[in-house]
Amino acid sequence: MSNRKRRELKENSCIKRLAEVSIIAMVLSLTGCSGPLSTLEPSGPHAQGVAWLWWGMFWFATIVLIGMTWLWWRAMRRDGTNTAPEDLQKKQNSWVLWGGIALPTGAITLLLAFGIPIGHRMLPLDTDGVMTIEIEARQWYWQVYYPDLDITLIDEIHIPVDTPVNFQISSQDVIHSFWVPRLGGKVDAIPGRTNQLRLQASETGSFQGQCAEYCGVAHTYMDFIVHAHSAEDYAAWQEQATDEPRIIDNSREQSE
Ligand SMILES: [Cu+2]
Repeated sequence: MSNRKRRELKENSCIKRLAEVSIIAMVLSLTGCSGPLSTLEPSGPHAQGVAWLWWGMFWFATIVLIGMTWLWWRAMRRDGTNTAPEDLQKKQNSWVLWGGIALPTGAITLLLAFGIPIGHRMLPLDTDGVMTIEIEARQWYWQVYYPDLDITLIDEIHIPVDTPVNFQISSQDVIHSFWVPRLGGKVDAIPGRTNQLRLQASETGSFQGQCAEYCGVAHTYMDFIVHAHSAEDYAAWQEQATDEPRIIDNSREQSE
């Protein structure tokens, strides 16, 4: 068997193995695309924007990866170059210009052109008549306060569906991060500072939230739940909650 034939056989077996590993990796990755903490299963307009941006980045990166792999494959199979020495510098410059400058500049411009408006929609720039909930993070729970109702809850938020809600987020100890993946982006809870986030649910149901910034030994358990109610159910919850004010349970803080 000639050396060339042997090399081709070896290459084909490598490609087959690579394809098998890629398929297994892809299937394993796809299992993480759904679930209570998946940004790819949006349930609100702001989360939908984040999901679209994610898919746009995913397909763009896939096209770039395929293109680069194809170029690499072509380069590896070439036995030599037919480029005249005087054209070599010109060719190298064009690779740097297109691959090193134009491609990353185009990618970043596209990302900012779509990403900045999506991020802006999650900022409560116009607060007139919009419901506000104050969130205070503590090691390791979330204190939820409704200023209009004078109700305090722990790790539990109730909102009406199809209604924008402004969250004012702060922390009493270390930096935490407030995140409800199916309703929108995440925002840091920073001591001595109040950050703003607007979220909206487009369907009723319960949505899981999680602290997304490592904040100490019990960080993993710093989760919470957002219940999105229909208008009637929300009014009923409001009435019940104001009739039976909750008592803040600090036992978790003391026991940790
Ligand atoms: Cu945390």
